[in-house]
Amino acid sequence: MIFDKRLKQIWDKLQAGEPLGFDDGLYLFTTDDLHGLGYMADSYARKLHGDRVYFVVNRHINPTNYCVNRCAFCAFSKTKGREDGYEYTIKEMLEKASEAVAEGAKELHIVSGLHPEWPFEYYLEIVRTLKSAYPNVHIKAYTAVEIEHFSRISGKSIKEVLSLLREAGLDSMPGGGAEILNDRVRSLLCPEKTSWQRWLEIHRCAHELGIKTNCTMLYGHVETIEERVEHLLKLRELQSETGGFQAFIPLAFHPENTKVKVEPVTGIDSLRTVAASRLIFHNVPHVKAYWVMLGEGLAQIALLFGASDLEGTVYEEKITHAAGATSPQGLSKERLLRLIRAVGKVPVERDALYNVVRMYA
Ligand code: V47
Repeated sequence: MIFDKRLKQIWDKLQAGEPLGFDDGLYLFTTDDLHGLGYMADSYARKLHGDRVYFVVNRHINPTNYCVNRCAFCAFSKTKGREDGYEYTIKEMLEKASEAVAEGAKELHIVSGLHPEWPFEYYLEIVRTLKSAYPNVHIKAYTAVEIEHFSRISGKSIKEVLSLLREAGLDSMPGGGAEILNDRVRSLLCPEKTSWQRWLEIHRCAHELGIKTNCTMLYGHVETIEERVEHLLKLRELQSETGGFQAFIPLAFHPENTKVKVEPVTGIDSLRTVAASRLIFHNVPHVKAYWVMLGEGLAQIALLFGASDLEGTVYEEKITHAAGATSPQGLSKERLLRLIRAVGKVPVERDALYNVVRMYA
């Protein structure tokens, strides 16, 4: 049931196939009718995917936490020479991949710090070695921020960098590094980072080369609700041009050990964000509930607020845990099945491109 009249008008607009505008988006973030909002987002997700919730057996690998950028919201990165960090060898990464493959992983999710000394060739070699060892495992690697860094250190264009990575075995790209696509927010949080225009340009280039990507929004720090909606609309506009985004992942900011002194995001804010994004993104197939950041319980409720994907088995999550996440480092496939079934939905194991691996009753 939708009690809020204005929310009902927004629902009618969506039912008539009209995309939501900026003011509609703002309203989704402010209505008191949270149940109505959840009902709308769940109905929308059901229209797209029935009662299916997708998950992937995967593994996250972060090659190093040394990074030349000092983003205020990041507790993961370290400055080489001044702080203790780590650098995996390719052999160590192969061992991690081999464990993951033994556990049935279909995807390796590889995101790295911007190492001050590693050349582009090293990042290429990581992909090449993992792909030749495990040709059937999908490699989702390197955010737009890393791609820009590779372009800078190698003197190659974005298109050349992406083409070389693809030749080496890169299959798709994760959606990190978007934060909030806005100059004000970026100047406060991450002035050295890829501009928002460039972030979009790199994803556009990847899509034009046939490389699927994801997109994200880091919320709950210094951004306003208006800036969140603006961010979602910028992503939606690119999607309407290219169709290259597979999923949107809202990322709940974790403040511990960071320079951004705010209270952690509330559960209600996260549910609103999942639901609002599901309704604004009429053209992005999936909204993911990222249990690492939401916690298992809230991630389950997000599956009733428009999320149609529960990312993933993960194993060895470092970025959010450096910032105080209390969720486990990974979840077994059996646990994901249990979480999904408990909300009355049907778990579907997928590969990285959303092909069905197995449908569970
Ligand atoms: O790029 C950094 C964010 C991202 C913090 O594409 C933080 O399938 C919260 O992008 N608190 C990495 N968030 C995670 C990410 C991701 C995760 C799962 C799936 C996919 C996908 C992508 O996490 C970073 C940054 O935006 N982040 N620090 C923090 N303190």
